[in-house]
Amino acid sequence: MGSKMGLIVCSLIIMVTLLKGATAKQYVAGDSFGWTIPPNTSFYSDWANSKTFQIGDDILFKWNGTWTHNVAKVSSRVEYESCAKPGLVFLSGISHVLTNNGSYFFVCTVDNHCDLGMKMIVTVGSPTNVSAINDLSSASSSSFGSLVATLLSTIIVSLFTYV
Ligand SMILES: *[C@@H]1O[C@H](CO)[C@@H](O)[C@H](O)[C@H]1NC(C)=O
Ligand SMILES: *[C@@H]1O[C@H](CO)[C@@H](O)[C@H](O)[C@H]1NC(C)=O
Ligand SMILES: *[C@@H]1O[C@H](CO)[C@@H](O)[C@H](O)[C@H]1NC(C)=O
Ligand SMILES: [Cu+2]
Repeated sequence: MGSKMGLIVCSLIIMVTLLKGATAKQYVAGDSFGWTIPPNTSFYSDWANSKTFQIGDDILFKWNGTWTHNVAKVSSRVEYESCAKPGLVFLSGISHVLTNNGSYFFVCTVDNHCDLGMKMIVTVGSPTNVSAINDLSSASSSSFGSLVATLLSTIIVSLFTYV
């Protein structure tokens, strides 16, 4: 029983390591400012433009208060522009792994926060040029993969916490 559990934990760690890659970096959205209503609507695009993201990197979204904000992935630039509100949202402290080249569109779906600039485009594999970005199908088709990676990371963190 114990060794079986150990085997499962090992496989999970290997899978996450492979997904994250050897040189994966973690970025905290907005750095010390965090993920909240920004001072202006270019705040998060300025932040993302200042980074070079690579496959395997992940972005950690953090804020104070459980339901003050959330983070959700929308699947296209059109949904991003119109501040769509998908049903699946994540709470503070969850990191989102960038598993493919392409663009990821993150929004907060609470009230009108997205309209106030609480949204961000993250582009992997090419310089972030917000005016040139089209939604790449790879980014949206990878959202399930990154969800799985996020869940695995969460499971492992939980295991380490309880061991
Ligand atoms: C947006 O706010 C940030 C942080 O206060 C500031 O550095 C930046 O210059 C502002 N940008 C614009 C366009 O006002
Ligand atoms: C992702 O983009 C980078 C830079 O354009 C490229 O070197 C790399 O091969 C791409 N990876 C995949 C899996 O498409
Ligand atoms: C960004 O994309 C736009 C539209 O395609 C283009 O006109 C502009 O030159 C690009 N900027 C950079 C820095 O590549
Ligand atoms: Cu919000």
